[in-house]
Amino acid sequence: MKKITLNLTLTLLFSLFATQINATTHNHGEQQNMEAVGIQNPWVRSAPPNAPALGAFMEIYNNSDKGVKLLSASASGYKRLELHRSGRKNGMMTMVRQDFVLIPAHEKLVFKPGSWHIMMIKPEKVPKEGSSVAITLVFDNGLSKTVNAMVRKAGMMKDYGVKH
Ligand SMILES: [Cu+2]
Repeated sequence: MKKITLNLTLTLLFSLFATQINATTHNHGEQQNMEAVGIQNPWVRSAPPNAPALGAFMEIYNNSDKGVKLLSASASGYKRLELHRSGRKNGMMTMVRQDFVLIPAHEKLVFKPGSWHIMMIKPEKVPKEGSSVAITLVFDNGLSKTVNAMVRKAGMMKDYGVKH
């Protein structure tokens, strides 16, 4: 009798694991990494060698039940990184520094040209296209994450969030 119960337990455990493995493999490329915060597609817009600043973009997913605030970003080789939001005011493009960026519970926030972005100010050396930049993000839930952002040209429609 005991043995049967044990077998049953093992079977249950195994199916649980199997389900989880499935979930992980099937969702790569999408958000469902079950960490509280997930970051996808980080990239830096390539710029001329004398550029005073570069824009960094990514998608941040909040998989938790509470809003999470991105508080700051840093990268070595830059004077500082700031959180910015671009928009239009009276027909002019404006860019406003943000104290934090809130990612609501179970939502994603897209950093993209013309919208939210991370401004990487005064690079010691502007990175070449094809190289990558390590950017560390600090959140208010105590989490900090470092991503490798690929340096590339903008211009892909999806960078601008254009929907047809
Ligand atoms: Cu900016």
